[in-house]
Amino acid sequence: MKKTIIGSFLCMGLVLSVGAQKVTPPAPVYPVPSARQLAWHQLETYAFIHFTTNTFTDKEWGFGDEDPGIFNPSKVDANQWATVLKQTGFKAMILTTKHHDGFCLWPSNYTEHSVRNSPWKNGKGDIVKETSEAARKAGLKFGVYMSPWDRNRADYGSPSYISYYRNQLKELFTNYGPVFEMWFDGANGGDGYYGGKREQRKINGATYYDWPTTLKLVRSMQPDVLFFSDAGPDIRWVGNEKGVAGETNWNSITPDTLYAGKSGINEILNTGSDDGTKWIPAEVDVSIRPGWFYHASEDSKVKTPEQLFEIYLSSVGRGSNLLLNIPPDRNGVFHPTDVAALRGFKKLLEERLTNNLARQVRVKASNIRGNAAVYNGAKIADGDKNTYWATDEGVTVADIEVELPAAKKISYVLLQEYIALGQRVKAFTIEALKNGSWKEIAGGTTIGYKRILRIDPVVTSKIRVRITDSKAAPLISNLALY
Ligand code: FUL
Repeated sequence: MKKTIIGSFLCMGLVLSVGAQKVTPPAPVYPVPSARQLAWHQLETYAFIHFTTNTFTDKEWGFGDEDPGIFNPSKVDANQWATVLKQTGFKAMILTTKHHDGFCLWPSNYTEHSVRNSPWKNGKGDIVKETSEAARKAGLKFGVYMSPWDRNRADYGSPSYISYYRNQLKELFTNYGPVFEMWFDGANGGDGYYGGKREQRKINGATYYDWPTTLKLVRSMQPDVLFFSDAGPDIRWVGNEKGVAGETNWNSITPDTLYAGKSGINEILNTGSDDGTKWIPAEVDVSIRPGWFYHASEDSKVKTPEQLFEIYLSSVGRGSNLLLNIPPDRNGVFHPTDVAALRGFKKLLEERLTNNLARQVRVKASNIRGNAAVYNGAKIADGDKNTYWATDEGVTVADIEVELPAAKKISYVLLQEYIALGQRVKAFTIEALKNGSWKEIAGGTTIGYKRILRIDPVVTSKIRVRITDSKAAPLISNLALY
């Protein structure tokens, strides 16, 4: 029996229809995210913590000859980091357990170059432990960064270093509870201390580390960990450290065709590829200060709440996750200026992107998949990320219109695709009804997990989203207006 629908006008989520019909669910558009990638998309904002001997030498890249004795923060307080982050909306923190200088923030059994030989807590301290415990206590996920390039190790460049690196991963992945993300840094400047040789060392990044074996090892210890590196396999770099994802941002790339030094690689990482073979979404890493580590000389250069909000729009607002670095100072706490900036940022998010005006709306869609209630337009306003408006197979151009109970001033439009079945939308426009006619107020290419568009504020009671190009039937799970 064919289901009939009275127009396609839906009142407050109620479908005005009679009858019932089984409708074929949309087929996936490949690639699609894994379950752990899907969960990762929902984190949206989390923090990087860059802390090591550099904090005390005022450097960004330690040479590897630093005396562990200089690491002596007076009052390390990982609970302060975690509490501030939790209060300001962050979902996780990723700690630099070992930066390029090779100094380990945990008392590794495989080197003397660690906190064990620092005066801090008489060599009995463990920053990794304190951070992972503080994260868990605050309800944040915990992630690790451990630099593959190690300027301290005499054996860097030879096979024994790879065993050393893997042994340290075993320590990190068995002693500190669940790790949600492992951050593999591709940076390698060549020169270093290297056990006193003080020379240049070149490795072939494509072969030296034998990543497949290392990743397998880590996954065997923690199957749910996500691997970040320039080109994945789970999360890719966004191609810059400015906080900016591509306005067009596909979650897919073809990693086999990407290699360090390839011309245009950063641009590809920035926008992804619509024909990419693997789901490898971009993570936007950027520091709240000019440098990654704390330098007193940068106390006056901490990004303002407005700058952080702009970065939020150009990262989370373009379907990426934001990894914002906040470096503890020489005491081992977040500097008051950074804390104030984070609190101001949170306040802006609350003021600008919290009060969704599209809750009690009437929704009208130009096409509804099989005219079925399960795919109707109201799904974009039901607050449920697992439901979505879908069109019939082959219908890749369609409109959806929302009517607010009264005219409101709108400054931001937020859209989300149901990405579990693949990213689809290639182009869309947004229109507002003004004096009886529709006016285009914004437009874009990709939507992905989340797209936030700032518009010139408009007072209206009707907004229309026009999907003008899509790989397949668009699946839109959310429309919010602020
Ligand atoms: C880069 C490193 O060289 C920087 O020091 C910092 O750790 C950044 C997040 O990644 O590649």
